[in-house]
Amino acid sequence: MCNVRGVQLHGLLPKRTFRVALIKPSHYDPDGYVIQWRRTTIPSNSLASVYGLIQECAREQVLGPEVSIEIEGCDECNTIVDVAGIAKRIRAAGAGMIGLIGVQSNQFPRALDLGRQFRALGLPVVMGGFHVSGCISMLPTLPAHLQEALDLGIHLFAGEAEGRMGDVIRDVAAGTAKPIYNYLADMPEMAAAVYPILPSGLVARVAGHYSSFDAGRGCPFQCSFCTIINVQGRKSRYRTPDDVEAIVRANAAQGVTRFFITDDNFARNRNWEPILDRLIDLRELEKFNIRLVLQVDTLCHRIPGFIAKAARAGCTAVFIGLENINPESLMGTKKRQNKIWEYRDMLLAWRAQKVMTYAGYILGFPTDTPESIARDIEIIKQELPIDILEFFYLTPLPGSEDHKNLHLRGVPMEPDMNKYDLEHACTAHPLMAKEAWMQVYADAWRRYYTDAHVETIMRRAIVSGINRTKVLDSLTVFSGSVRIEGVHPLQFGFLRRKIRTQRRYGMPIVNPLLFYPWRVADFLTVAVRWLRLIRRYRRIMARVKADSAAANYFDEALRPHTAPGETDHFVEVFADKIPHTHGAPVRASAAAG
Ligand code: B12
Ligand code: SF4
Repeated sequence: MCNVRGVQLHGLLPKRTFRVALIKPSHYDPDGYVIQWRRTTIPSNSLASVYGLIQECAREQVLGPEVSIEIEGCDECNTIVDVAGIAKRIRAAGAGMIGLIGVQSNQFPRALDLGRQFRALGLPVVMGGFHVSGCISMLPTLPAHLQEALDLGIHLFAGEAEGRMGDVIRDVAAGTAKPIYNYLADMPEMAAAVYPILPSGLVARVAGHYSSFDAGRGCPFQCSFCTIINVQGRKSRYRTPDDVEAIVRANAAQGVTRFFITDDNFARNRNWEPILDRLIDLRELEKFNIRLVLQVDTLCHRIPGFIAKAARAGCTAVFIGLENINPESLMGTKKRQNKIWEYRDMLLAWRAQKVMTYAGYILGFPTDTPESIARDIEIIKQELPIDILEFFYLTPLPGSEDHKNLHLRGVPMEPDMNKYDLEHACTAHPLMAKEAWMQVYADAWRRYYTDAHVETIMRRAIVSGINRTKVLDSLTVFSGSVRIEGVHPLQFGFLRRKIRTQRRYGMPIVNPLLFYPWRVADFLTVAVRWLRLIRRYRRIMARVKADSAAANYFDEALRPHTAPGETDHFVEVFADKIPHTHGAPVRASAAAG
């Protein structure tokens, strides 16, 4: 059941109602069931953004003073979409529309299935998000699956909706909506733009009651696997500190003070300092219990004061786009800004502020082999003080330069969009057969999350003063998610749901007599495996805590560089692949010669 909220204006009883149902679709597991949970771990910022925009349309009476706009919204990852119920409420209102929100490529097949059902019930459907925007931005012609959506009568929205939502709603209400809205050439300014907000009922479906907002969009870098620069642009745009304060206050008013700031790179937000200063004031002077999760790049430690201020503003965890430790791979995808010889300094700088680090690691760069990946993961374990490492397949995501190039060259790519979730091999690798690559992905999780390394991470956490419960919980989720639930931790939630009747279009609905016994066995197997993992990790933590030597723990990864130009062992391993620019260290051997 989606959360329902009406916006009544000025105490007047409107004569008519237009009801907008916003759905952030999930995607399908290999059995064709929607991946959804009782509680998710990460909020949907796309949903919050569009929710805020529709609220503004309601406040501004974009359909005239006699029409009230009602909104309901749900993230399908934590809510079962009741198609018939939503349709009934829109009909009872007299008019309305369905918004399929923030649809990523992997969510497109599910979004299309939902759209198909709503269209069959005669309701207007508008779909937006990175898949539509990415395809329209980069491909010379509309792909067949987007044409299929148009043929079903689904309206497509490309670009950002700030300042445009009123037009869309007016067109839909008048029955004159266009097949495609394309605003890609005209990015809205973010200063004073309407901000993301979700009602507390929706936030409560996220474990830890985290909400989200973006303080900026766009990125100046040029990574070839990235879609962001081709959708949100390479010119960075920022919210003002006043707007960020308003977002925090609006959320705090409904009891929400934890935020995932979804900027792909908050360190490159030109307003990072006044924003953090404002949050520090809210925390320290007004005692707001703010907690932040940020995404940053690997050079953020060079920005004077950035890490210290982030910690004072309430940052307890950061996602870092490490991507790889092999400079050849990084250069091959134009990720020139990642300087591997600075990784350890950067990670230690976050540790010094007791902030937990999550690093993304991409598998399948052109020069990767099973052996090189195995070697690199062992190097990371020994030499880099990362808490949580998460793995992804290098994927030609629609909207990226990689995807465009493969498409134009006619290179075969996975036709099923459901698999563009960074958990599948979507095109051929030059050195690894598909099976070998899949094995590498499965092995990577096993290699990093060994019991011995989990213990090392716990020892490092204790000696660095990082919240040990948070580390233990994250280790459990990241270690178990792929191996037990078969989903990436970024899609993980608590208590998986599989709804018999919500199966992928074209797959048979299983007889209840077969489905429910299978589901019970499936549920119990997963539950037992989780319980075992939780007990094992708790025992490791208890052992570490009881060890009197834990307070003095030290290893190579925790050793700060002391002399200028001093490098890690692994930097020496890759020395001949590092371009001699931007302060790259001189090879010890070369220097000696
Ligand atoms: C935060 C985030 C997440 C969060 C939350 C998801 C969310 N969408 O909020 C989490 C961690 C869960 C996540 C997970 C994943 N993510 Co993510 N994520 C992001 C990130 C960094 C920000 C999303 C965001 O808030 N953007 C700002 C919003 C406002 O933009 P928007 O969604 O495009 O919405 C605007 C317009 O599109 C439009 N619009 C959108 N919907 C609608 C609907 C209507 C009716 C209208 C009129 C307009 C409209 O208006 C909005 C406001 O302007 C983006 C990168 C980025 N910069 O956007 C990647 C991104 C969206 N993620 C991506 C991927 C691949 C994933 C994962 C598959 C990866 C993985 N294995 O972990 C998973 C999928 C799991 C899942 N169930 O969602 C890709 C998608 C690329 C693609 N072609 O599909 C992106 C673009 C990053 C990248 N690598 O390129 N992600
Ligand atoms: S991957 Fe990250 S750093 Fe690279 S262009 Fe995209 S947003 Fe920027």
